[in-house]
Amino acid sequence: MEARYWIVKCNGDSQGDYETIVANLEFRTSHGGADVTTGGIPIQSGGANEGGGTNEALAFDDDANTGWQSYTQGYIGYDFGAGNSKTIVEVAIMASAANPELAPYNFQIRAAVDGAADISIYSNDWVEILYPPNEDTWTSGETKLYSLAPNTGVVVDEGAGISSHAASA
Ligand SMILES: [Ca+2]
Repeated sequence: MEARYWIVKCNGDSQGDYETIVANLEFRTSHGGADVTTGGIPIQSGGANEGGGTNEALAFDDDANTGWQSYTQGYIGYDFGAGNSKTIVEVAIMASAANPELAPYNFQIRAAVDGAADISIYSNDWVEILYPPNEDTWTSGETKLYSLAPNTGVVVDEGAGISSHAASA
């Protein structure tokens, strides 16, 4: 799916609460290829409980010692900009060096098209790309890769609840 906005929506960590740290996040248009997060802006779900509300760039600085941190259900992602949509086929998520136990445990990779009216966290404009099984084992600074291809772009209906944990890839 070609989309302007790509996010990792974090629904909790392995400690049983929402606190989550993503040290680094990469979006790739080929498997094993380069990170294509240039020319746009990092985005996060925002909200009063987010870790300062301004730390989204820390997930894109290639430093395992810094990261986006959220204390509630939230997302970290990238807005590639108007007219610059990408077909992402691989996502790399890096756990924090100091707190790998706070890496994403239950999370979803989602996308929204250029022109999406609403990119707030519970918007129905998000398309579910991948909902992997819970990721309960992360080591310090570990990077895990998630393949999105082929993806089926199952449409999200958050209002009715999340109906499937099945990976679409
Ligand atoms: Ca970082």
